[in-house]
Amino acid sequence: MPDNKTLRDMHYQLVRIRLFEETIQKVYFEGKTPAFDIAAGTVPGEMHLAAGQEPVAVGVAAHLRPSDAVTATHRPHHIALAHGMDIRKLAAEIFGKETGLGHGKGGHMHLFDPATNFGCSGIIAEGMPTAVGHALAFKKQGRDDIAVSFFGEGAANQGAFHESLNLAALWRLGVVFVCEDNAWAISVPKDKATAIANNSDRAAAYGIPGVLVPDNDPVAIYEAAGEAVSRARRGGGPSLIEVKTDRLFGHFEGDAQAYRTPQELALLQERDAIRAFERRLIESADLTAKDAQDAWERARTEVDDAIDFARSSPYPEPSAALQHVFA
Ligand SMILES: Cc1ncc(C[n+]2csc(CCOP(=O)(O)OP(=O)(O)O)c2C)c(N)n1
Repeated sequence: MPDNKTLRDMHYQLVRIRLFEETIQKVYFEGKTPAFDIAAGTVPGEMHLAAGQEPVAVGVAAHLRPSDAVTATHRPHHIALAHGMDIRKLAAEIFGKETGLGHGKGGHMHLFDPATNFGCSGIIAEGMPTAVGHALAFKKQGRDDIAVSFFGEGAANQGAFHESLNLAALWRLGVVFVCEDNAWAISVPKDKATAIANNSDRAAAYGIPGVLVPDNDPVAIYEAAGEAVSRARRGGGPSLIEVKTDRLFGHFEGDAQAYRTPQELALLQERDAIRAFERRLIESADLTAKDAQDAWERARTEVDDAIDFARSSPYPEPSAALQHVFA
């Protein structure tokens, strides 16, 4: 069980990430509506938000150091922020500004942060072999840093998943594979794409531990991740954690979600993991109602500051279009 300080830190992280995602959602639609135009507005292009999945990122990241490598997907903000990415640089990158992590050239799906060893990609399952590479390098350097790879349940059907688990197991590398099972790959439900209910069962095929966290509870995720991270750090090899989590919004912003019933969407809001966690902390006296409210207010200030920074930052100069890009 996390101590009181850890619980409070996790609560704050959950709250700030949720507010960040909700704020990006609002900003994203600026200039795009009433007739949705994906290319127009403050943040042109696609936007994949992770509201609902914050507990996975926060529960795992509570065990990590900035020197641990983290790889994520096209839905990366919760993981990036939980691992310590600078919120201003993240916002600026999303806005395509010069002050962003990649000078505004990567956008929200291609965040790279040397300060926290973080990378992500729009290519499904790409982060898994990359994490194996990080862990191999750490092992060769004699470091006890580890690599964590977050991916969706859809990605678990890619060849890269199997190749990565195989090599990480064979070479006993310090990797924690974290499957965020939000039950949907765009509009495809998991049971139309995968023959087994739990991807964690696949760990057995590689001789590594597979742990199922059946609900979206930050504490249960923290506990499962604690074991996997310490095993990886002490040279005990990789493990696979699967969390049944919730994607509260569409696959991308602008997705009408015709494949989900209004009842399902309402149920998701009702069982929101952050509100449930907050209620539990207040009931157990780990947090007062006032502390909870203060956390939301403090996070609001932090998020607003990041958005203001992004808004007021300059775009990259056209003459710099070919700088810092590789092909
Ligand atoms: C290699 C590859 N194949 C297909 C796609 C198109 N694509 C983008 S997101 C997505 C679904 C991913 O589902 P999942 O891994 O469950 O992640 P989630 O979106 O639920 O977070 C697909 C197929 C892609 N980006 N890369």
